[in-house]
Amino acid sequence: MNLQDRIYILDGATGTALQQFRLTETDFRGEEFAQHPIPLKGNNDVLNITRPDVIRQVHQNYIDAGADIIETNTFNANAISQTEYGCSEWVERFNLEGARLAKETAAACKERKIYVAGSIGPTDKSLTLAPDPDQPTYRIVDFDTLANAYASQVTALIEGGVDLLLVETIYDGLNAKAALYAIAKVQEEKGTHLPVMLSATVNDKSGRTLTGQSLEALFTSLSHYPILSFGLNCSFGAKELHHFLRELAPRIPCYISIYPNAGLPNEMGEYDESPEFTALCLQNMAKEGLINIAGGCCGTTPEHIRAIANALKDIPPRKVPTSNHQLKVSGLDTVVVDKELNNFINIGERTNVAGSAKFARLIREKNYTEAARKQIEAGASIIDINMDDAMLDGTAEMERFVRIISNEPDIAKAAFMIDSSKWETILAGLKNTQGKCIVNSISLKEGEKDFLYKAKEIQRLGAAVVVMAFDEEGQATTFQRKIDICQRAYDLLTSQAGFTPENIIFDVNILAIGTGIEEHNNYAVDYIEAVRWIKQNLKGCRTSGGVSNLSFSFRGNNTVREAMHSVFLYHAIHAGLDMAIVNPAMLQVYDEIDPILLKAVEDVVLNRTPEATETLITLAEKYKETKGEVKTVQQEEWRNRPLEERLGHALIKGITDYLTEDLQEALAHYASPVEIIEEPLMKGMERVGQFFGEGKMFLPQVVKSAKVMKEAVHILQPEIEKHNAAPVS
Ligand code: THG
Repeated sequence: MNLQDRIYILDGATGTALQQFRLTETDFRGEEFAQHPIPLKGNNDVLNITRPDVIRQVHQNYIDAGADIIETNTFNANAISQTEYGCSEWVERFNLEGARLAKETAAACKERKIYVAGSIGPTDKSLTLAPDPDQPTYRIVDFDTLANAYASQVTALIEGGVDLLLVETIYDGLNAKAALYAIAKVQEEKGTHLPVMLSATVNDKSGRTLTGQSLEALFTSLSHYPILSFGLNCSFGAKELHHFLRELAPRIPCYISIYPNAGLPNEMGEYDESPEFTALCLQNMAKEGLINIAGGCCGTTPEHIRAIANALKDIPPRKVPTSNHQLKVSGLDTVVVDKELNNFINIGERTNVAGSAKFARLIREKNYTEAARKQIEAGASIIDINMDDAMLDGTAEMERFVRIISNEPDIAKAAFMIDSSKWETILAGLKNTQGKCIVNSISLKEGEKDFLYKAKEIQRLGAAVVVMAFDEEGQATTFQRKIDICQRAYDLLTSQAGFTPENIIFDVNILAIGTGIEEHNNYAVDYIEAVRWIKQNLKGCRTSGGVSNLSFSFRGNNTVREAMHSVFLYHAIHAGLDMAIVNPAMLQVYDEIDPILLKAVEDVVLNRTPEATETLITLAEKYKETKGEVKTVQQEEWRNRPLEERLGHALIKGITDYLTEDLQEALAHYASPVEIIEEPLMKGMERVGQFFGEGKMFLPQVVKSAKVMKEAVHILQPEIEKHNAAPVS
């Protein structure tokens, strides 16, 4: 198969093709199912046994029409879908025969090579959607049951001789992940390497799947498998799919397939789009260089395929873009972890029962959504979920939690970091999330065998992984031990577990400093230097850490803790830190830290003087004693500054309290309201942009600044209108 040479043609619908044979219940039953207790008409897969002649004819018609790839008649040949027909015991035969029929017909074609793709449908049982909104944790099937059903189907398809596997009509990323998991397992067992094609169906014009994922987010969920192609089928006719392909094409480093239906069925259940119309739509896409494989879905006939083959025959195929090796994770949307693009990613720490007394209480009270929602509103694009608590069934709570938040669109848009020291709990998180997760974490603590076993399973389940700098000897605290362990883990993961570097995230242990114990003094420096080393030597890997650990010895003193976190992040981000687990609602702007505190904190973080800790502890006491007072004094102080500075301060700190007052004053000083926007406000926003670029401000804070700006423009709007309406004097 050489997909770089030309556009390959896939066949059309099976169901539509079967209609012309006017089959009756008798055809479906044949001899084998004469006594079957349940009506079988409509269970097309049974025809592989009872009317092989008809199925052969369908394949032949599509080959004659110009198809290069034909699909086996096995879309519903899995134990889940066959249950309603009472045919679960038959799935092996359906797939074996389905594969053989297609192969025989393909092999009989002497003019050209015909490939057979084993068709694997989604089932109508979603792993992601709760069928009953009143029972948000209930699902009709679970991941393992579905994956087992797929494994049986895939095994039989491969034994029947298919050339490719085609997971199609994907409407739920988690169902598709179960299919890929099964395919990976079966292919490893059998030692086969059949190429895998994936095809999604979009639900409406928003271009999202039924379960709410954007196409890129879905691709991200499935990108761990070395797939041959990704694309769209079914949906609602060819025309509307054009702009989805246009968006997708530059972003996905594999071939693109498209085989739309002939429109949505009309009131008579017929499909209206003609062969010429479908072919023209696909031709327009192909001319833009968007297509590698094209064919038809529901409602298309051999005439459609003939027209498509003709329309595309002289058009070169899409050129596949090379991967830029970004780390992408996803919920309903994609989250890109790329320093050049977004500097730094916040992972919300407050969905951790061990890290938040409040979250622990909310979970005990079965209030599952509040904490996650708050983290995301505060600016987290990933949330760290941890249910490890002696008083909880962590594995059951993990499943419940991710199932519930998966059905809350404002939470499910974020990506999930599944955090547990229990392997079972990690699996529960991964097997219930449709997006691409990050596992937190694995390490060499229990040796290489355990490490590789877990890494391989995580890879099959499609997650990125945090590797902690631990080994058989324990936790790495020095620079040398940190980098030695990471080098060893890197080698194992890339050479033996199928990991690409961008999916490996090293966490070299952020440990508490300022504890008064001398051995702890260089912990932050060792961490930062190890991050720098990793970014330079373990090319393509990412780095992360739990920042709040750093300030444990200043618990109860949030002013000092926040300052420590900001100073630490400022230096770590410069060294190359990609992301960190933080409380996004509790980050300080580096440049706004009281200079005395800043110096004291920086001395501790960078271990600049032997008495640094002593000094900070003394200073911290002051902040603690006069905590309220210091804050109010600081807060009031900026109110005495000149107008421009006040507006700038409000923007940087995200304070709207004094906007009306200050803008009123500005109106008296500036020639026009527009000038207020263009001068002091834009200058303030430029500083925000600069701080962001320098790692002194983070996304949540920038979002707040943007809100202040918006509010200011809103306040000025009536003045602008007045100004514009005024006669020119
Ligand atoms: N690396 C990785 N994962 C991690 C950590 C890490 N997961 C857990 C932890 N460390 C990061 N998460 C937190 C969460 C909260 C706090 C610290 C780290 C925290 N909590 C307040 C406290 O203890 O003072 C809780 C106060 C409250 O209950 O409200 O500081 O390093 N890979």
